[in-house]
Amino acid sequence: MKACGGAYTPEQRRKHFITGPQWAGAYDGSALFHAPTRKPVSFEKVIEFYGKLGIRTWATHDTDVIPAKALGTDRQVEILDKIKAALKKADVTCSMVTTETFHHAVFATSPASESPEIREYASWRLVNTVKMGHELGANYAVYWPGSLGYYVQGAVEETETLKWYAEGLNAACEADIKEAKKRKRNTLKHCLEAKPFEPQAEILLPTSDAMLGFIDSGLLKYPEMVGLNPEYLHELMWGTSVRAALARALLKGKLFHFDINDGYRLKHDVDIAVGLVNPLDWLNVLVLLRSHGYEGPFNLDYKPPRTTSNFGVFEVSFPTAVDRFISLWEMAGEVLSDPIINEATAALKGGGGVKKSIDPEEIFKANKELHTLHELIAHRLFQILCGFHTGRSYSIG
Ligand code: GLO
Ligand code: MG
Ligand code: MG
Repeated sequence: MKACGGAYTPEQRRKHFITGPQWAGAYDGSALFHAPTRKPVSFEKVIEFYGKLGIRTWATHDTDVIPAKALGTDRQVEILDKIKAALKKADVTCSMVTTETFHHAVFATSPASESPEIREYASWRLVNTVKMGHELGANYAVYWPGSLGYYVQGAVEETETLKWYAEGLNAACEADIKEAKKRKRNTLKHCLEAKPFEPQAEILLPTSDAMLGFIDSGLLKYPEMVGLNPEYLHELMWGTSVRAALARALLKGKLFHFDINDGYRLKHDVDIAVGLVNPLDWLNVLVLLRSHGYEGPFNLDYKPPRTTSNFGVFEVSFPTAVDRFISLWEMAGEVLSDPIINEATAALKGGGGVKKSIDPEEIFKANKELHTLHELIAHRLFQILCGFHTGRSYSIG
């Protein structure tokens, strides 16, 4: 770690609203074509480790910590007590809870299945998670409706399925309102997370934009309680500019939560750690978020590579991911106060100085030199990313 440089102290890391998911710390390396490469890790270990590292908040799926059969039973109460004790000991808080509605066989036809008993069970799971969230002190609930879609067409009627999906969310919001009142807490922020491909062949809400449309569809009883948890890679996967997708969410006031990771366009969900593939794009994303006052949660929804050991997950993978994020965040601050970028941006906004004209040729000519600044700004961002603006230099001599 020392050789890697850029290591922050736990105190410095704690200043950021970075959340550590249970499932990322405990990921054993398994996937469809991959056997596990690491041993299981308990929530006690994950929480303790996040605390030591300076990740001050923790997030979990219901079934990451409670076996499906124990949900809603006394065993759930016992496990939640153990989690509360582990959080307290590590000086970590629970920021977010999420319901697993994609992995268990019961959700093969999605949580909004045509089968009423599956839908009823799914609603009960969402409500149970909301209660878990209040019990653990969380402020966010995330929903990745992974299996909301199909493999073969015809059996599933999309409008009906989406209405049923909305009913589940309505039940969760209703339960939240009651629970929050009972406990004298604020209601949770309910955040929808889109992914364009997998685990279904066709996905009914594949993008954050589709979800914004769904929130406004009139199907939700409490649309003001529902926003987005975009994931960097999920947006990149379908080919959009992630920054533009986030900008659209910001304009709607719906950027509630953000899953941070990295990967490649038009590929599967590789969940590489933040900034390892597209650092310049990441810098730009953080410039947008910083300039709009978004300060988190930034949820480390990535998968430590299968080639990393159990020791490496905690000693290399998490510390480097967190520190890379903080470095990029600080660089984004530098971009916002950079005199060259500010001067160039102000010049662009000033325009070419033509007095009211309806001659496009004249307007074009007046702005032509000015627009060279687009490329200059892009180059300056690269310099900031690489530290050239602070004197770092290379020479072939
Ligand atoms: C999978 C998703 C998943 C969600 C999690 C939170 O591709 O990214 O990790 O973020 O289930 O609800
Ligand atoms: Mg995610
Ligand atoms: Mg992902």
